[in-house]
Amino acid sequence: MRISKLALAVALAMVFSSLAAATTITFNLESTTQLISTSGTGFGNTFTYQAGGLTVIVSAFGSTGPGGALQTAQLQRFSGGLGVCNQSEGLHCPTGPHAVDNMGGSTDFLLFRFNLPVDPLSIRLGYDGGDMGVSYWIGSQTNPAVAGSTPSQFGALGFGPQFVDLGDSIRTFNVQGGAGFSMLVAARLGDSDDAFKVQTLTVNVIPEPATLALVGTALVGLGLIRRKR
Ligand SMILES: [Ca+2]
Ligand SMILES: [Ca+2]
Repeated sequence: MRISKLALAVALAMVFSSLAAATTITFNLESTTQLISTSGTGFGNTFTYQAGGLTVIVSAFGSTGPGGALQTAQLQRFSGGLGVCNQSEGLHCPTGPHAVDNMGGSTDFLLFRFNLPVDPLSIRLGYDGGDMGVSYWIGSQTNPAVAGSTPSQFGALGFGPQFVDLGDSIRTFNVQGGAGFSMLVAARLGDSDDAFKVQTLTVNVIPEPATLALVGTALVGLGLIRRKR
């Protein structure tokens, strides 16, 4: 009896530690392998990817509204990754410019929304658009209303500080900041010569508190039973 309880406790502890260790998932955004659905085809369309129980809905925006407010844009998928055609670039959407760029007076954004809390680890840019500066923000909301907002209002939508990664080459860079349910990735804010596509996004799935609490309660329960004997 004691051995089986011990075995159970060890098993639960292993489950606990594997949950606590978090699962690393890489979304290959240029491929259709993890693409489970799409919604719409014009401005405001979405792509949904799924891998290992984690789902991410991707949508596109451009700072084409009044005062630079974000408006829906067209999300496009290429061999180099995801790009954006915004409402200023709209006439040319069938042929370009397809990159996530900040040229021509407007800045493109990709919004990633996850069904579980994640800690974004790294991003690979798969298309060389010359200068490739990136601005990004990690947010606490599952569905932040970025349309109609300017970057100065991102904080009110649950986004943390802006981080910037500079470079002029195809590369994988480490994502700073903490965990969240959403992430915005843009061509470098305030600049005008950056263009890239987002090829992969790697995240750690944060263990759900409810699951951890359940396992924790089970472990405590075992402890109580042992004390009684
Ligand atoms: Ca663009
Ligand atoms: Ca730049």
